[in-house]
Amino acid sequence: AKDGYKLWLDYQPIDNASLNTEIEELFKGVYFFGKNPTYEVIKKELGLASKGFFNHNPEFKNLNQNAHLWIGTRTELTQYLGLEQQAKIKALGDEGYWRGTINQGGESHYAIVGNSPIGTLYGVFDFFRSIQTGTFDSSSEKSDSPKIKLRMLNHWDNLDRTVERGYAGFSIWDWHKLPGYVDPRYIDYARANASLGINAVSLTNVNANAWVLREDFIEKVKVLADLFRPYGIQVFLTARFSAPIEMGNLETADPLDAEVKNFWKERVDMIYKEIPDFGGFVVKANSEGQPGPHEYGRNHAEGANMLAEALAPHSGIVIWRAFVYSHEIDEDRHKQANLEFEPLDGKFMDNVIIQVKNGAIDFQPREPFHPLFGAVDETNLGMEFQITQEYLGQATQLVYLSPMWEEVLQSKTFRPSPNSTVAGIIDGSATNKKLTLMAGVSNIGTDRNWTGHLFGQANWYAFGKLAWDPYQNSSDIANEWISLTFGKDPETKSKILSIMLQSHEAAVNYMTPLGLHHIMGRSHHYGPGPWVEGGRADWTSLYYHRANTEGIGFDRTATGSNALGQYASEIASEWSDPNLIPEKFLLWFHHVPWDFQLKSGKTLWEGIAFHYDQGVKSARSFHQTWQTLEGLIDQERFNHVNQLLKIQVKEAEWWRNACLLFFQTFSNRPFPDDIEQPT
Ligand code: GCW
Repeated sequence: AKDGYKLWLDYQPIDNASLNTEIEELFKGVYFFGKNPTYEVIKKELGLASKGFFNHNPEFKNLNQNAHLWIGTRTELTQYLGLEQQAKIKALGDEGYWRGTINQGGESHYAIVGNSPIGTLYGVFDFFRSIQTGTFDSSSEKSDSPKIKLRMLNHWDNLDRTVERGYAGFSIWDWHKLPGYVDPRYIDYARANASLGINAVSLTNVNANAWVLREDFIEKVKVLADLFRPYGIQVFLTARFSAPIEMGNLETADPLDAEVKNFWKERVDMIYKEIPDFGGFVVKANSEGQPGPHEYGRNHAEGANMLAEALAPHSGIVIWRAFVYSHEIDEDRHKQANLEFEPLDGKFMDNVIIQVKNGAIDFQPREPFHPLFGAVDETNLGMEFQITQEYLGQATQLVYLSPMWEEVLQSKTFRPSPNSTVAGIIDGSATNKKLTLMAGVSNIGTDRNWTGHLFGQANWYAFGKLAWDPYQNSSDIANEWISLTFGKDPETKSKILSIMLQSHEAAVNYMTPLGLHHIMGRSHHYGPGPWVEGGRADWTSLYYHRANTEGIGFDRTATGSNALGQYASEIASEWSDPNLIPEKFLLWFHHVPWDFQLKSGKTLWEGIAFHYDQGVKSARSFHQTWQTLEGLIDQERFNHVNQLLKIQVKEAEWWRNACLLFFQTFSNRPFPDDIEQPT
């Protein structure tokens, strides 16, 4: 079946005859320079790849018996590597690898060499990828290493297997059957992640249940940690701040209380007894009603450091989220994280990372980068992207998210230095930080194809690639994913690529163009809801778009909430001017009259109408393009995507009609006649 279960690891026969012969030779003489659990994993993967490529098993040989494919670490291969080459490989760091040809005694061998077995594993996956994409070339060498230390998936999976903001079925973690029953999916999950270099996973929802810290649950977690270890994946859990009360029979969770500290120390010690390389905790505190240190008059640093102290002796870390959206705050929500975290710069322990969402509101279709990037320089900052499409069409829409992430990563922060970018802060190059992190909120579930929408796989893939190297470009990543997923036919590839690369801008157009945001249906966040009113000011969409008869948009300049003041002065001054700010952020920061003139010469009202109309047209063009692929790809996946694209067109129309008709009640202007009239 072509249901997509195998993801990008679907090893299909090689269509190039000479490449096929060359690579088959390699698979017929594999030699491992050492023994360890990761090499066992590589052996299994070689088996799957060989079966797929050649329909036979690989052959494992001795060194002197025609071994053509050499696999090992730099130290294991020392005698075959020149000094210079050793130094070069060593410089690639723990998880880096080199692959290329080694000539030895008149014979040549293809070697895949890591600095550690995990690095070697990454090299092997990259070798397979080069075969799948038809780019393998034994005469050129390739080396690579990750730029970010922790490349992590955050599951928002509950212990009852529901998934918060999950659109691909239930949680793949079957807590009920663990530890006794090991679902084979766990291994496929580990393979998929390791193939991208993802090396950490937090298993549970940040809206945390304290139970996962119980001994019986830790036994279950241990099974997953043991399975993932040879794949280089470290396990983290979410910690509920009030656990000392809920499970420790204490009356307080005050981080400065001796008994509370002791509770966490004992819990942590217990976990490390079972899982010696446990990663640590991910914590959502004092946000959306979650418990935290503020209840006791303590700040985020006091809360985080208390956990960090318990973890430090085991080299564990605390990932403390900056998404602090509190129900009481009356300031512009945009400003809250900086207000709470900037004053604490320098107060967090070294084993704490503050994990910051890409934007200050909440995973909107497009957000300017979060002003915390660049605002602190003595604090480890990590990126949190959302792979699951909470606000981006959930599992019915094809939206390739990489261009959105790329836009954020490439953004200039002007701090700490004039050339700094978000990517430079995330990879530590701008800040000299070693403990670096990119996390992605997972879109994985029990659906046969893992992600609900087949193209959700591309977002998982792209996240892994950008976490490895945040400077990669979305088009290269998409091209690679398409080859791995649909093969190498140029027509198929270019059509799918064009859909993918336009898809994010299209969604922004039909959902929230020109900087509009948070106008989706209340709480489920699916579909339009610009009219939504709620229990509090910021639960209403009107709070975010502020449409009235004069105009539309949220004034965040100095005349309004001045959230702009939280950015570097270079940005604040340019973006304060409605004529200078990039138009894509116009209504995010400005309340603008309906007749304001856009760069296109259109009035704002005409421009808004034009963007919604464009969005619908793009969605229709995706569906049309897809239909020309019938017969070029298998019927099963063709139908799957075809049906979903039909839904996407309807949803785009729904968004356009709902938003334009609603906003028209304020603008009191006719729709331009060069657009399809909303009904
Ligand atoms: O995006 C919002 C979601 C919540 C989520 C929260 C968060 C886990 O609507 O479902 O809770 O963000 O990131 O903590």
